[in-house]
Amino acid sequence: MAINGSGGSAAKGMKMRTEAKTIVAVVAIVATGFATANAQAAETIKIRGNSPKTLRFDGPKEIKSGERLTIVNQTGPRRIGPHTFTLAAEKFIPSTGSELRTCIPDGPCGDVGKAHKIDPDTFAVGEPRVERGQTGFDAIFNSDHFGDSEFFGANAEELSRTVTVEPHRVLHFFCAVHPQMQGKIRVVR
Ligand SMILES: [Cu+2]
Repeated sequence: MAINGSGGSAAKGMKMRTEAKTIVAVVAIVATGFATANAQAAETIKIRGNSPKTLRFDGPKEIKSGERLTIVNQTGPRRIGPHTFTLAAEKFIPSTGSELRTCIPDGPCGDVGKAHKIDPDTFAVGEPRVERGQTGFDAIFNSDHFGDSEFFGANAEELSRTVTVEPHRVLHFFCAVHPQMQGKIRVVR
């Protein structure tokens, strides 16, 4: 009885030590996860507004090169329609009234639509993620080439990419569906 009892508690002790080891391992994994998250911090740009006039990108002024940039669509696609988050040269982005009016279908907005392989009849999006240059946000649309762009078709859709462009650059972006939606973010070291 005594032997069984001591054997039982030895087994119990072993089980507890195993559990303790498991807990230590879990804590270590969680801590490593946090360290990784800190090493690659993130910034978020929100797509907001409930009418064409109030639609906008809301986000930070700066992001570090190598950080993850998340874009969250907080507008209702049924009422507002889809959006794109499109990196482009500043001069590619429409600025005057007539540039804005002619952006779709033959201007820069049309080019972004072609890059996303949007069917002009069905509006089906063949390529929701346009990835040019290195993997990540680095390539910009210009008059002669496509750049990086994301298509947002569903409410509260969230997409992210690492900013892979070198520091000391300003990334300009706009929405090819609502070209008045424009913004910029400075990439720092
Ligand atoms: Cu838009």
